[in-house]
Amino acid sequence: MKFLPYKLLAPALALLACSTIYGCKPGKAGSSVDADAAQKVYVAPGKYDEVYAFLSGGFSGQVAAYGIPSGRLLKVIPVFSQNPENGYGYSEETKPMLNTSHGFVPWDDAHHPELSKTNGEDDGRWLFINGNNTPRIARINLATFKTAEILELPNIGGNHASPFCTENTEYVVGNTRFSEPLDNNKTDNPISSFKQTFKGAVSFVKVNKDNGAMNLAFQLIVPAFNYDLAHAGKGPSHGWIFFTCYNTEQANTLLEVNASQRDKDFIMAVNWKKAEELIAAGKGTKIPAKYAHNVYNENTHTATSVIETETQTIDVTKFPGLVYYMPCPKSPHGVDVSPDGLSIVASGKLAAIIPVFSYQKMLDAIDKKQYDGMVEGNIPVLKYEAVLRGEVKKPGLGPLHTEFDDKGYAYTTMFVSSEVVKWKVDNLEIIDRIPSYYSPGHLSIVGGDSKKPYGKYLLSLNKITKDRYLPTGPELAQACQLIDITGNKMKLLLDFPTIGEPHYAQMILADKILKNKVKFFKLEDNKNAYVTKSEKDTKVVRNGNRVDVYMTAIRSHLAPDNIEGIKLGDEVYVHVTNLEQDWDVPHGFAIKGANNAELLVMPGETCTLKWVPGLAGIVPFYCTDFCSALHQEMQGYFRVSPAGSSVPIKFSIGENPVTQ
Ligand code: RUQ
Ligand code: CUA
Repeated sequence: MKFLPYKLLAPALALLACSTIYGCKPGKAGSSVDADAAQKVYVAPGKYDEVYAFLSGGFSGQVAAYGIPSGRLLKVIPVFSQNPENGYGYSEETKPMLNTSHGFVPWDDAHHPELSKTNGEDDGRWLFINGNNTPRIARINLATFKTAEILELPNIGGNHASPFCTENTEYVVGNTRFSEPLDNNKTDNPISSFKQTFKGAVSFVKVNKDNGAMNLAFQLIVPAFNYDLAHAGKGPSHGWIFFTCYNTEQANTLLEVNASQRDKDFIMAVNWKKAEELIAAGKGTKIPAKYAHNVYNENTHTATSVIETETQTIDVTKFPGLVYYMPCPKSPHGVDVSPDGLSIVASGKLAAIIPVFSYQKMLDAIDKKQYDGMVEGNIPVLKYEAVLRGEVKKPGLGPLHTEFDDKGYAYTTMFVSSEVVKWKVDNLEIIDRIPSYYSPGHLSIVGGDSKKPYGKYLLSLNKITKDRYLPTGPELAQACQLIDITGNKMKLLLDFPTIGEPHYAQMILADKILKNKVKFFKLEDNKNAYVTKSEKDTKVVRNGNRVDVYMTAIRSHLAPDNIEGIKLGDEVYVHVTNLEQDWDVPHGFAIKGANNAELLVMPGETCTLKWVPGLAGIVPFYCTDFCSALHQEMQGYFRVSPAGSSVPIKFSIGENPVTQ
């Protein structure tokens, strides 16, 4: 995220005595922490942290779970990227999770983790996250910390304003960063036809209340701008959702200059309740589309991928009252809604103030038709003065994102001036500021985007670290800074490096997640097509050149552990069932020379490794996870014979071989 061009920033930066983004070494004065900081982040060995923080991995495509306040990394949850550490995206069961309309896409750029909400509060059930590159939304089950579903979104490029959810997780949304021609209009369009043929599409993905299942309910076809971020209304403003848009100039080249021409861009306000009614009344238009819908079934421990072929759309220019634009200075990025649902805070990357819009004034302006022109002839632009509640003056440089605490304060990150600024939501007065090392993007407060923030901790997610840690070659880690927000003045407690780029994080009280935790999968409920529920059922079956190995793992052996009769040219599928029924006893499985990753099989689960032997000979396999004192004994051998050999399939463990 380096979207602030030098040319535009130069004047602003001149104001700074020492600009951090050019790498001159800032004084470390601000690094000083209070004497009690260590005590506030110290979580004694064996004790749990109070809070889970879920950080996006950015270009790692994954999500990382940390404990707060200790900053301890608890788990990397694989989502959009293959993960050799546990076989996600490598095992036969999980490969379908990464299927798309473009085929297998084993990577993405994940920006915004979003906790599911009930009555506007984090409920601890699911975590959603967007894939920015090949537009997708994933849902992670927080009982298992596994990715449960991935839905591709058609008609959009760069799913950045995503996957923000409505007050009761009725919908998660996905909006386009790169407007482009709709998928059914993908003829050979010249790029210069941007204004005529390019469109934006706002996806509303319906989330099933009971099981979280996602479905693309409808898409609003909107003018071709760059849509950046979103937040839904809550309480009184429930039923609306707000998106920032930049590049309202509709430039298709050199955006750093051409998309920074206008003094104001827009916040797009969408009445989604109304859209829902229109769809229910049959006003939607079905258009062909192609997008993958991948679901991981927790009983079969297997994912399936279906390609969907249609989407319902609404052209917003045809339905007055659905969409309004509010002018917003200048190239807005974040848009955030206060806990009471009444104030809408936008952050213009190039603006010198933070505009705060009033939901009530917006309704009044709509009522009184206080318009300042139309977009595409039909979508009203509301008058800035009519919808503005006020401006936070002189907040700093490069405001990006705002979250809220439980005491009526808002906190905004300043990318360019590298600080977090605290201000009062009712009178818009600045109370405090604290340096950030360096250039914060998002920030996160426990429950800070919900109706009932918990407050206490703030994470500043910093893009640049420079001199903060021991150097690691040209690439340095991004960082998180933990700030205590219980007092009047913010206090730095801790900073720690992260994996990938933590664009955004969500923090939730651990208790809300702990109550649902799954410790292992019940073997009796395992419906995997290749499950082996006891050692006596293990077998090796040949069918043409396909060989299925039904294997079990339990401390401390893999069964069978002597397998013969495999031939060059065979495709071998090893289905490993972990028979353990206890917490924290995974078994791993790896084969020498396999052009694949390992498997890491949870207790009660079945996972399948596909292996195509490349050489004849003896090939060892073993458990990779140190599971018991005799883990090193947990091993076996395949015998691979030349193609055409007549060695029969034989398999055994601890006894004379059984011949098939
Ligand atoms: S972004 S640094 Cu991709 Cu959410 Cu704002
Ligand atoms: Cu099982 Cu090591």
